[in-house]
Amino acid sequence: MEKTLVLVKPDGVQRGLIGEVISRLERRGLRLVAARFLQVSPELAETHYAVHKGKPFYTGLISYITSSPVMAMAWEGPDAVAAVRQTMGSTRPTEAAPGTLRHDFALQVGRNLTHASDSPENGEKEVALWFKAGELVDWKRDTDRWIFE
Ligand code: DAT
Ligand code: MG
Repeated sequence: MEKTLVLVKPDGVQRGLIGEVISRLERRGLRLVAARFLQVSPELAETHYAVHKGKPFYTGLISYITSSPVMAMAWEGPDAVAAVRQTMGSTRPTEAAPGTLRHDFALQVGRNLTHASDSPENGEKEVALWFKAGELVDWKRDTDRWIFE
């Protein structure tokens, strides 16, 4: 089953939106695989955002993600990566569609609430970066057959 990493970033945690994010992903039908509430170290932040190193916003991004705890989660489902990014909305909140998290709860790209993996390959890589294999729960939901075809 396709997996994706979701972070409720420090702004989402500080604003009390962890539940809102989880609720929307549950409601969508995605299945939670792992969750961990943590203070992100500079090392983890730099590895996670290595692809953005050298960009003008990189330093701000590292201080933002390490500024306060985050809620890290792995979710799975058919097309989980695309489904979660759709629920998050576009990177820039003012370009995010109404009804998406970033539209409904954010204004600026540097405070856009959540992270979600951008491809199935990066989903695998990011889940492995944030969680040990033993922390991923392999389980079945009674509703799976009514959500997964
Ligand atoms: P996403 O988080 O939608 O995958 P991304 O991977 O392009 O977006 O960028 C990672 C994060 O970096 C993004 O959530 C917010 C920040 N960011 C991206 N582009 C930015 C910009 N032009 N100015 C400030 N922050 C930016
Ligand atoms: Mg990204």
